[in-house]
Amino acid sequence: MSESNIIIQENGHVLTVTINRPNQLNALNRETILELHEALKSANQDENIGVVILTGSGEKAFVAGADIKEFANFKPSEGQELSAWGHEILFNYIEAMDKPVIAAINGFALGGGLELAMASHIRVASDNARMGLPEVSLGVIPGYGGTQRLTQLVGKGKAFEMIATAGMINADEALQWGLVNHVTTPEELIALAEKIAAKILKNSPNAIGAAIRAVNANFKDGLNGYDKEIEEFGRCFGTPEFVEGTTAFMEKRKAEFRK
Ligand code: CO8
Repeated sequence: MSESNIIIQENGHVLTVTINRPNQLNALNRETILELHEALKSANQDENIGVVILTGSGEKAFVAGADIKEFANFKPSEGQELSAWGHEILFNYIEAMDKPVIAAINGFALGGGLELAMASHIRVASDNARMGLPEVSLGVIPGYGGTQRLTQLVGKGKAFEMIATAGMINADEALQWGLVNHVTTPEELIALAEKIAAKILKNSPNAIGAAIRAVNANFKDGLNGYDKEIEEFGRCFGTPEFVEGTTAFMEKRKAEFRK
């Protein structure tokens, strides 16, 4: 299926979503955010899909940020509205999905682009990728979760340096910082994401969803991550997938969680 700003490809249990505005370096306008939301929502509801890979079209950019031309003339209330809307329907939505989203960062991941990658559960990058949160150079701050997620991923000191300098780091630095999990060549990037997806797909979809909720819980106001872990752990017992996983172990065979 192809929509105007994104390309959606289904391959077995993996859905690859490519942001396709190469002439704007895949900048996120409202329309693209909405299309991404629709695609991800339907992936989340589709039992056949176990992993989503998010990437950008062209060789230059994953996503070079929110579309600056769209918000350049905004009043404060409009900026706040767009930020809140984006948080809800895309960035927080991805983070809370039941299935892992892998961001395959194939070039510039700046501002909202890096925020999109950081909302994803796993990040891999090509060796030509460059990452940064340059918003203060435009007179604003990151508005799609960057101040929070970058700090969670790399710690307060490095996060503040990246935000305040508006500078970019390369893929090797991002690897060193823990901002991405793996770096490879541009040619191998999607294959690497697919390799990680294939490993995930061998495991219980129900348990993976529970693990996402437990890991996320500690970063949510008013939730205790340990309590959430206990709750989600208990909920796994008695599910058909738990029965299959434990039975397969005892029968010395590989568990089959998917048709
Ligand atoms: N928005 C809109 N258009 C963009 C963007 C963007 N973020 N980035 C690139 N483009 C466009 C350029 O305007 C240009 O279009 P045109 O050919 O029509 O002039 C085209 O893409 C190619 O870009 P360049 O010619 O600039 O390519 P270069 O190779 O010279 O430079 C860079 C590449 C360094 C990536 C450069 O394009 C750049 O600095 N882009 C902007 C990066 C940036 O500042 N990103 C942060 C945006 S702010 C943000 O993301 C806030 C998120 C929170 C929003 C909350 C809601 C309001």
